Amino acid sequence: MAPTSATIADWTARFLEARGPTRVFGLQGGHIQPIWDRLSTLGIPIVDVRHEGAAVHMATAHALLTGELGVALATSGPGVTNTVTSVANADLERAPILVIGGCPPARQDHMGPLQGTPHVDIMRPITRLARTLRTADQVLRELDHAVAMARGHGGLPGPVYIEVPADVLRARIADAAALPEYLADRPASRALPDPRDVERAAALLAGATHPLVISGAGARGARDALLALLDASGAAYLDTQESRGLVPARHPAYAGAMRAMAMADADLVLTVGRKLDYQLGYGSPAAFPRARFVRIAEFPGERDDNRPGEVAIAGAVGHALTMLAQSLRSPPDCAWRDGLHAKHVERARKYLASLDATPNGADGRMHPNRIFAALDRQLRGDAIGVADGGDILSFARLGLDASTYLDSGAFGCLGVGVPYANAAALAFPDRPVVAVCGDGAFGLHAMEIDTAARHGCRAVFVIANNAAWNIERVDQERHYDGRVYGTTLGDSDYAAMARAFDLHGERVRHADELDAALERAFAHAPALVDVAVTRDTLSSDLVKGLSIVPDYQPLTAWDDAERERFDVDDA
Ligand SMILES: Cc1ncc(C[n+]2csc(CCOP(=O)(O)OP(=O)(O)O)c2C)c(N)n1
Ligand SMILES: [Mg+2]
Repeated sequence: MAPTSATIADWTARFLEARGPTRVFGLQGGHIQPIWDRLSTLGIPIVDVRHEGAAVHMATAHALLTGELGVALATSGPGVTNTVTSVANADLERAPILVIGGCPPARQDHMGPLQGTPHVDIMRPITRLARTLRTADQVLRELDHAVAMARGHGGLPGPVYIEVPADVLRARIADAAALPEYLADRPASRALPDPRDVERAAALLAGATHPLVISGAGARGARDALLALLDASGAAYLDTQESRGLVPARHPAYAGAMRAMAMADADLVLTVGRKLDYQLGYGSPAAFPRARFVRIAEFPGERDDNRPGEVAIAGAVGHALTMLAQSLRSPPDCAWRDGLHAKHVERARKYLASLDATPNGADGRMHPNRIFAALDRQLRGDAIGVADGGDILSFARLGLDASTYLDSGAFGCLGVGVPYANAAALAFPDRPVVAVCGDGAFGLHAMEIDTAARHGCRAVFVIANNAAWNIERVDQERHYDGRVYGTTLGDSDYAAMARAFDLHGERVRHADELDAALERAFAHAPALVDVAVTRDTLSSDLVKGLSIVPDYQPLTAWDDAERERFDVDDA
């Protein structure tokens, strides 16, 4: 077979063109330049960033928000190692992304090449697949397999890492080695649920008086079926950060503001594409004292972790929910859910109304809640909200009312705010995008405001500036006899920094300036509004014990209950 003129770099770019990501994210380097060059000649937009970690965060947000594969490129050595945190974050977010790394020429293997370090060994535990593609003829087959793995073939969706040595990128292969099947995008095959499992789940549901549905990432594609199940079952519903916005807060099943009560009183919990991780008390009776469990998920990792269900339904989530809804024969008993929802509406209304009235702190600076009150007046229904930080994340979770929402997530990954918002703004140029970041968290990828300016990402970055890593500072103050050390920052002017990068930038010192400043920011996005907020706060994450990291459970109330269950002597 005669080699053609196409190199492996050509084929890699053609592969990405065929698999259709609208854009890719990366930071250039010689080891990946052959692919970079071919992508640019094919007209696939490359969003060039200021830190490879930001490229991977952007790919993650792109994947989570659009359902497309997210793609990031990082050069060999420090380029790849700079992505480690972001890849680990994508792993916990279960985001289907493909990270393409640079790799020294195979002919220099083990000789001490430029930018050589064992990327694949570093990436393996935090990816679905991590491989060096050393054989030119195999690269397309391997890429196809990598994408399948990212999309959840044989496990959960998540990041994959592949690299092609520079000399292999320059190798040419015969056209015949590039089977069209390797390039063709194809839907993942979906297993159908076993009707017997569905019947058993339906029987449990029919016998429950306080059924509660909790959704997660694995429910994202199954909104209509989820709504149908809620209607047919009369179950109450809680979302989690992973699937926020899937069921609107006005739906009669929605009980978001009554989370603790819903979990305490539920007699049957149906998890839908949701891990029972720390955010749900690992499914322990400490967090769900009365509940039996049904687990519904396509992927084992969202079905049998920590507490297997008495019934588990494996298979396509949409099908499972539809079959379950159709198996319920009696009309739903909605008494419990209706009571919860009424309480939710009342509490949420009161909370939103209170935001604007939250008093200034002892230092005279405004409370962060004022930001969310002002955003509420500013944002349209289709806004995309991103939250990143400590205290501010805790306040945002309650106060940032956006139909689509991303945050630092289960990984608690400070630094996602600016790159996530940039990716959101590029993917949805007609929707308002706002990132509310702590001043600490902002600093981790602050240079990405430059990416926003250069690529016209029309996001608004709101910096809640309390001159501190505040949730940690307050923890030191309260739990370490006031020994505050290494947790304060300068009262820096991040708006001036933004203006230096050609963004619209304003500083806001008083709450009555917020509305006008935000209005100007949305009109001139990309824009940054630096808001002086008080350190004098007690966020719910702090009060509930997240920052003190209890032994058994993430929250002190659950930890206490667990100690009681295990009869642990506290003395
Ligand atoms: C990358 C990373 N480093 C450190 C932490 C620990 N941490 C969690 S919240 C927090 C403080 C965040 O400060 P800021 O973003 O300013 O928010 P604030 O609490 O002041 O509102 C820190 C240091 C983390 N979760 N992630
Ligand atoms: Mg701060």
